[in-house]
Amino acid sequence: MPTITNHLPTSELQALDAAHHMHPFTTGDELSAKGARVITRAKGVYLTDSEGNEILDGMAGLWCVNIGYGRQELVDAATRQMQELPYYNTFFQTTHVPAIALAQKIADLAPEGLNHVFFAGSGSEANDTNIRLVRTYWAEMGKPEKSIIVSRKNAYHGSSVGSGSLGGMAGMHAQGGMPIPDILHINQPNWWSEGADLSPAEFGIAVARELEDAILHHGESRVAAFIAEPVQGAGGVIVPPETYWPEVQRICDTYDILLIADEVICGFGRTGNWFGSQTMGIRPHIMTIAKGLSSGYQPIGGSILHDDVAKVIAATEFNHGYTYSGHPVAAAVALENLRLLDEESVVDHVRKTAGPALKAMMQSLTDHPIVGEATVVGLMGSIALTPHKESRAKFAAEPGTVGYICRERCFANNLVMRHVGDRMILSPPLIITPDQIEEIGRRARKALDETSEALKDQDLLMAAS
Ligand code: PXG
Repeated sequence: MPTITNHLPTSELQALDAAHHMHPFTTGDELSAKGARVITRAKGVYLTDSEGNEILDGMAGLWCVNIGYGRQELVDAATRQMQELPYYNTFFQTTHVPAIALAQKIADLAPEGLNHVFFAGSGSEANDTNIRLVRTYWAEMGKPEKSIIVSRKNAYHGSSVGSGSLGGMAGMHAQGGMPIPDILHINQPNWWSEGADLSPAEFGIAVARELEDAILHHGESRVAAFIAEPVQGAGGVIVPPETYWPEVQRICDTYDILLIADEVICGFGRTGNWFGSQTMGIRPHIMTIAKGLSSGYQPIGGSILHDDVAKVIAATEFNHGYTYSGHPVAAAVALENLRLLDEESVVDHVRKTAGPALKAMMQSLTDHPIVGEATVVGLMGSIALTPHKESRAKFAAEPGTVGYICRERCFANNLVMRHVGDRMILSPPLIITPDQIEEIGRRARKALDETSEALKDQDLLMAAS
């Protein structure tokens, strides 16, 4: 049994945090005034904070703790590897056993033809790798001008300058000189918010054809690749209409465009298959991986390349890599994590048991007065908050105002359920049980009731005109 962590009182920890620790994607002054919640321990799907509250983690950390918290096997794998070989690189014609074994395991799990892994320390790094990979590929093919990468508005591909440029987050592009040249963003397949009067099927085709329009506008000879998450995660769990991906696949095939599937969230079981590409029926040339690869126990990411791309890259020196590419401890932990996911049939559990339970629970929330649609694939799902379901209306407030209120009510009810704008999202550890999903449902409904009350009190229960 774990011992109780001995630490300073919460207020002192918060003061030290405010004094010295800068948080990602946070207004520091606001957080300092409020004090960050200090998480001290975790087990299974539950977190414990410094005040002893038990919180149900409906987000698996940041979409990553697929195997759940507290697995001793992963601790042991790290210990063994640190004792044997804590670090060595793979740059100058050396390699090591964990990198070899992990690359082989990933190639085994990945769809046919995706057999070659370039390791990174995170999803951001892996997508930076991908920018250089696809441009190098086309240069080696004698088409150096084929360098434009098409992405989507509201996509998330990371936070480095390269991956943040691939992403389509307006708030990120507004700071620090992004996007870098030759990255384009087309619209996302978000029918609820942007589909207007089109049916979902019509809208799916229409937004897919924006890719074709971009290719025709710039010329096939200029467009290198299209990158997308099979299901957008950080953008709000946007599940594309069924017509979307087949049309995108057709367009990539027709115009000889490399397809990069960013599987950082969708990979390793999240959608009920090993990869979201399988759930969505697409054939990528490159997949970005991170997060669930190690269930977040160690920082590791990578790019999986199809044979056709890898053989072109292999013929030249690819001048790229990170000190921690294929880090032995991270690789050993990831390998053990994949062994557990595999041997414990966790992906089947998502597809057959937990995914359907999450879908039923989230759909049941749509009878709540402020909940519009629920969209769920495997163990990622979201509900849209709205003042008027039939017209899919937005609130007459700054987008995200209502989502934030609801998120605060969830947190107060010991449930981590995030908001993206006015959508509430869930992505729990994959080992979650149907009973625990019902527990999420009870806490979420209570939070929604409290949100409705708060909206009435603050005169916010109105549709934007
Ligand atoms: N691709 C996708 C699809 C992601 O979701 C990254 C790349 C970048 O990975 P790293 O390991 O560099 O963070 C991500 C990360 C959120 C949130 O608010 C989502 C992510 C990261 C931080 C916050 O939902 N996704």
